[in-house]
Amino acid sequence: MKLKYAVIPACVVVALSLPGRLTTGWASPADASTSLKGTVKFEGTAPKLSRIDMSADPLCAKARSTPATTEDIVVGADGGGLANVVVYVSDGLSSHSFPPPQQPATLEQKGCQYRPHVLALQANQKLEVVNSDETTHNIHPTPNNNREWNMSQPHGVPLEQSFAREEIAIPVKCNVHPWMRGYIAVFKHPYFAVTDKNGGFELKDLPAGTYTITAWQEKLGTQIQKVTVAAGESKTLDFAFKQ
Ligand SMILES: [Cu+2]
Repeated sequence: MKLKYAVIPACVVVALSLPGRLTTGWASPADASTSLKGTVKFEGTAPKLSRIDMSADPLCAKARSTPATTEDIVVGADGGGLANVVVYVSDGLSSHSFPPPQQPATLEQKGCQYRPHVLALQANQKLEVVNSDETTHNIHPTPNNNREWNMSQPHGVPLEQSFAREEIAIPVKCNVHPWMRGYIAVFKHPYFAVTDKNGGFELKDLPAGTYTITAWQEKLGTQIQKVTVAAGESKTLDFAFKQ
């Protein structure tokens, strides 16, 4: 009898672990073989960044090696690439459902600004909020479609949250430092990207199909394009915003 009991649990463990592995990262249906890559540009003369005066909190001022500047429109020095634009599939994925990834997304408060300034993650994905500053921050997302929360976070204290529903994008503020402003975009699928400092983005492993792709910028609004990608195809898709 002893031997029988020892064998059965081992089989149960194997049987249970297989479906778990298959469902955690939906990411590889056979047709998820396309890629959309591109650049978001700012047309015209880049607006000047304004300096942020952090003297109200000496711990913030002390934390900066360079003066802080506003981040609502950040244009790369090279070729006018527009940073912090969320590019995502806004239509065409209705037949799929996507569990959130297991690795958390991280929002850091550093030098009394949010890093990244615009964060994108999936609904129900863990969000780790980190305070790397000596000062105490108060992190306060103000959503329309999710639960609002408002929490004080001293240096080094971990904070974990999540957002249950898609929302593009949730403004985030700090009730202690009025200049702090960021955005969190929440998606029900994994096909989103935030442009880098040169305006570049890539949407990987998209199933073949016809999609509406939206680019969202906090101040300049949204732009929409339709695109059809065949299995194995890589396409380029560019956006341009002006003020
Ligand atoms: Cu703060």
